[in-house]
Amino acid sequence: MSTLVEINFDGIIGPSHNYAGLSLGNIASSTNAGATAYPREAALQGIAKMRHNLDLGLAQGFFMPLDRPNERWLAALGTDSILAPRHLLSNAISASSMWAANAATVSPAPDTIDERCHLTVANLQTMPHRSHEWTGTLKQLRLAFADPAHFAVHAPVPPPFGDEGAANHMRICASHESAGVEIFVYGVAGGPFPARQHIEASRAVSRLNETQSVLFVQQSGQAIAAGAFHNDVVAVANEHVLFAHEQAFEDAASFYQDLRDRVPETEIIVVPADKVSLKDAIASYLFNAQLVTLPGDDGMALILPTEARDNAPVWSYLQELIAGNGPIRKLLPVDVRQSMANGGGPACLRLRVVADPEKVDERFLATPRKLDEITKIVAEYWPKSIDPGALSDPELISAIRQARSKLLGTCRLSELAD
Ligand code: SUG
Repeated sequence: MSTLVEINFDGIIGPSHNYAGLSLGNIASSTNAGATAYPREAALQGIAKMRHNLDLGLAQGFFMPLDRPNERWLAALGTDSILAPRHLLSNAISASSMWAANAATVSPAPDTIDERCHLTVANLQTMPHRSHEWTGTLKQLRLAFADPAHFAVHAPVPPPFGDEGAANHMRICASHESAGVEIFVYGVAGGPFPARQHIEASRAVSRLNETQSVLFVQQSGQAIAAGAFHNDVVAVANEHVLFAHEQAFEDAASFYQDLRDRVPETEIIVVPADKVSLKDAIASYLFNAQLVTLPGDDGMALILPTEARDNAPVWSYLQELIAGNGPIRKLLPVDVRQSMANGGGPACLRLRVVADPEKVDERFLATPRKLDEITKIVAEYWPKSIDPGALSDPELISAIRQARSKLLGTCRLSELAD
């Protein structure tokens, strides 16, 4: 019997969570720039989502927040967290590694030539605040997936080719443990907002990950211009199902044909623009749901942000979808509003890894008890609120550092301290 399962690793929302308006092209980030953030509440919302997944019988893991502010990055820029001008400090202190879908691109063992699970860390080079995540992420992934018989963790693709990891990658397969086709979605520059995923990066990642069956697909310029800065804002796949907005891809018809040719079991659910506009899809993060296979015979569920329930056209479309008796049978809204206000929905917060949980460092795997322990640390040490105007307050910076260090201690991961 196969031991491979899909494990969702969520980025624990770090103690420096704030709204600095750093991501051009990400409507929520721009709209909420300068608002007061609530890191404790944010992290508790993230933990509640993980608990909800565990309760559904799904395998769940987590990653530690990175060390922020990143003094090494500031030192390389000739400054530090005390002297740095405000814009540099906000880029150095962002808790953006919470969005684990951008940590790496994962090609599970059934898809790769050497039958190991490959992870290529994303360089995230388009956005300054995200461009320095990779060092901490690489260290963490090399620890979590350390067994070389089962995993290969690659350093990022070099600049200038931007790579944003799993947010622009999907996999269609008959079931998680069978070989599938890997879909790399890239953008083309020229619109009002940056196209963060470069096709050369996608090609490089597919080579590094030793993938066997690959499709390179262009994201529609219209979607990027409407605020879909990552493909996972307009499409999501799980096993043989692709759930996508009508305007997600530049040439959807030939992409869908290729997909059906490669994986005959493929089911494609296209959401028409006349039922859900791109604007509503992006505002509600309908497609940033986690599309998961429930244990037993329960079919698939969409773990959606509550914003999708609160959007009338989206919710009415979803009612129709469920009534149609297709592969998606359940709608499960979760409250991740603090992350959503920076453009990060349920699917942004997680990195999917199809692997045998026994082969993963157990310190990164969630159990109800561990989540209780993490909750205690968050409740005691995470700042209650952060005003972006107060990021340079030395007391706040030391509270942020202390909070992370307590969490690392509790999770026996102090070796990730710096
Ligand atoms: O890269 N927001 C993140 C959101 C990432 C969402 N991830 C996926 N779609 N997979 C980003 O734009 C905002 C930070 C700020 O403005 O303070 C931010 O980085």
